[in-house]
Amino acid sequence: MNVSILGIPMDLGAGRRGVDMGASALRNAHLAGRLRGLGHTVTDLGDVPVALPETLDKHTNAGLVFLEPILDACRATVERIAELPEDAFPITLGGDHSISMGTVTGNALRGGGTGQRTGVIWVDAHTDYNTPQTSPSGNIHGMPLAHLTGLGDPRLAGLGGGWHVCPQDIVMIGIRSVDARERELLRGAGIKAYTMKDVDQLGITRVTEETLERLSGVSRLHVSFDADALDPGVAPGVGTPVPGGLTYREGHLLMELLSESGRVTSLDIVEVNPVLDTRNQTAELMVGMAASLLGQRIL
Ligand code: HAR
Ligand code: MN
Ligand code: MN
Ligand code: MN
Repeated sequence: MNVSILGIPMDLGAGRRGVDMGASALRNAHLAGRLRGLGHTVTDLGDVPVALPETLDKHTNAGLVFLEPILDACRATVERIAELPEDAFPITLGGDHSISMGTVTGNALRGGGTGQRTGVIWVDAHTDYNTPQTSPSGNIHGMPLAHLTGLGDPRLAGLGGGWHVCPQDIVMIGIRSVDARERELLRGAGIKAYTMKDVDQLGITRVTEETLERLSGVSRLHVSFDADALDPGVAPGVGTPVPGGLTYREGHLLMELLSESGRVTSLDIVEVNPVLDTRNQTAELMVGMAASLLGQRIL
């Protein structure tokens, strides 16, 4: 495959500093080399420009912290991704999860037109379905999925000319932290969410099979992998750790089964925070996840 790596070194959407260094940490953990070793052609496109918080006023714009610079970075991301060929496999490196408003939209616009129907597999401890009205923090990394479906702030929801993902085309996996008003908003939204309870009861194999079955009519599949979906015991380098996450093997098996399906067309790796990590182990773990999604096998 032709893999294109794009970094979005942004921590403006998160409540803590340091996740802007995630893209660098993933490169340092030999992402490109691992994928080349699997036979892929890998091009690193470098980074999208992102404002430094130290240069900005932290004024909150109606419940949206750092709205304007996040919009700028997401717009630049949409442009860079949308111009890639349809058969490319983009891997976008965060950065906090607010980058996904740009990455998912850019991937939908790839190949021209007003946006292709795109399935989104959201692997995360959190549902990231807050709007500015429901968010307890104002941090935009808790809001990308709501905006991708067209809810919330019209400027964020209008990225890429207003393409939106259909709620029925979203599957969340690994969920164990939902805010009270976010939960109300999710009820009846039509989004499928596999909580950690579901993963425990059904097993990750059945969860993955059901996910692929549910998205069987969709030709493009984007995986948005938040490192905090994994248990903090194996992925300590994240800003909002939640106990009881996916094990090392559950994460890999999910990626291996998605890889076997041959249907995934793009990937985000987000929320890796080297400042909070131990010897870059979370970045190394996530590079392994990417390798499993792109064809690495045990035998
Ligand atoms: N739900 C909380 C909020 O909106 C925290 C969620 C953000 N944390 C993440 N995203 N890492 O997955 O503030
Ligand atoms: Mn997230
Ligand atoms: Mn999360
Ligand atoms: Mn819109």
